[in-house]
Amino acid sequence: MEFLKSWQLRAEFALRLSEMYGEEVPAYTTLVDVSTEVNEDVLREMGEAAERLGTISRVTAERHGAIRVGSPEEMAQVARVFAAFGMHPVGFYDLRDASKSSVPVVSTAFRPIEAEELALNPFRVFTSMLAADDPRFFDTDLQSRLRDFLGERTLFPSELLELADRAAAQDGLALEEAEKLLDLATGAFRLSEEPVEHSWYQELEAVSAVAADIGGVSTTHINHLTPRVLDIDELYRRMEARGITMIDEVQGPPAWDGPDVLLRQTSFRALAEERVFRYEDGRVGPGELKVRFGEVEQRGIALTPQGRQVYDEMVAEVDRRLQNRGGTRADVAREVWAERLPRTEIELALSGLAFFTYRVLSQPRGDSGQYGDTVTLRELLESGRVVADPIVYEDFLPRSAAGIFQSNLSEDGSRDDAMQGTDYDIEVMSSIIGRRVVDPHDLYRAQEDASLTEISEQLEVQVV
Ligand code: OOG
Ligand code: NI
Repeated sequence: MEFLKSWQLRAEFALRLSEMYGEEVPAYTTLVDVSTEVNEDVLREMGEAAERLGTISRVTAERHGAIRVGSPEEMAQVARVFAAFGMHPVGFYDLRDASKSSVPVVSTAFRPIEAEELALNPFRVFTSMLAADDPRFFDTDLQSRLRDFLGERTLFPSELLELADRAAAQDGLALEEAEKLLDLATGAFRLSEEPVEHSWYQELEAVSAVAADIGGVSTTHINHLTPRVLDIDELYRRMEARGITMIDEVQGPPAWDGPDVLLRQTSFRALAEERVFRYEDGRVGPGELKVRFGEVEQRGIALTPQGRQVYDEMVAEVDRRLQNRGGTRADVAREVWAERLPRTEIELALSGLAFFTYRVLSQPRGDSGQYGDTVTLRELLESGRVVADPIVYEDFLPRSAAGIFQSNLSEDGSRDDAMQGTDYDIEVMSSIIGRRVVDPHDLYRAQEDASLTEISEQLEVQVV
């Protein structure tokens, strides 16, 4: 009997969501086509160097999705669904703080956590939960009606949850059950044709368009599916040349002549989609909503917490210079980056600002013991005995995420900052989900440390 392992389920899940989303949002297919073209061109121009941060087959298949749920119960359920696909909660993002306007959600990302699993298929889903109890956004009356509305809906049928638990326990499923799981899981994220209650949606929209998208309808849906591209500036130009309006900027690090780090993202603006409404007079008829958009991203090297701090300082410095003397964000950012970040991978590695794995390039016979007791990583890298391979950033950036949310909102919404917001953090999120939300830095660090131990053993020397 054929058995699908969880990575195979994950690859198939990503594929099915992609097909479904392509049918729902045809501009997504254009985005994927243009991304593929850009990737092929970069590969042609740069050769092997194009694959420095992932093989072309991984990058071409790579997607992240974004979904939004309404309550802790729904968050716990969606975690069970993703566990079936070998996707586990990593990182905590509080988008309430990352933005000035109204994005009342806290988020995590479900993704594979082992290097081999990521290499097999890196599908990840940025998953946001409405902070429906945050009094800055929802007054007591609205909170209680929101709770009732959310309590009555079922996003994930029990058959799906049971199959998902079985898949997680067995690290896969037999073919027939796998088919069922994939059907149900994909279907759970399909855009619903159920009528949307117009007045309820509008009431929530006045607080936050994101709250309306989550709590104003009886189902959930993919908000976007994001392909990965090797040159996001080129992608941006080609999309505009096709007449597709993009948001104003590429979010995240600037294009510069040093190593790519973290994550650069951009998107085309949310498109009007036809949805069915039930209006105040009882009439059911068509209307329009603009919530789903098309995002694309370029991934770079993961930064250490120290590197991340430098990144945050650079972002603040760019804001400051822009305010003081204007200019374009991209130009100012390039200037700040050139001042603060090393321009080569080796220097980036040695500065402790970014994560790498290390490997011995060649081990001449009878060569052990040549280093005495200790040797520096610098010496090993500069002599070419050891090479540093970048660890790709597999996660997200709160400010970019807020920027992506925001540039697709037509209204600012409302928020009462005189009220005290509810406390959410990675611990609270862990207890909501019922399993530990991992800190992404721990994962990168463990990978780097394992490689350092390995070269120490191979060269029989302590690396300092
Ligand atoms: C999620 C927005 C964040 C990203 O890539 O940073 C995000 C959403 O719109 O639901 O997907
Ligand atoms: Ni996204």
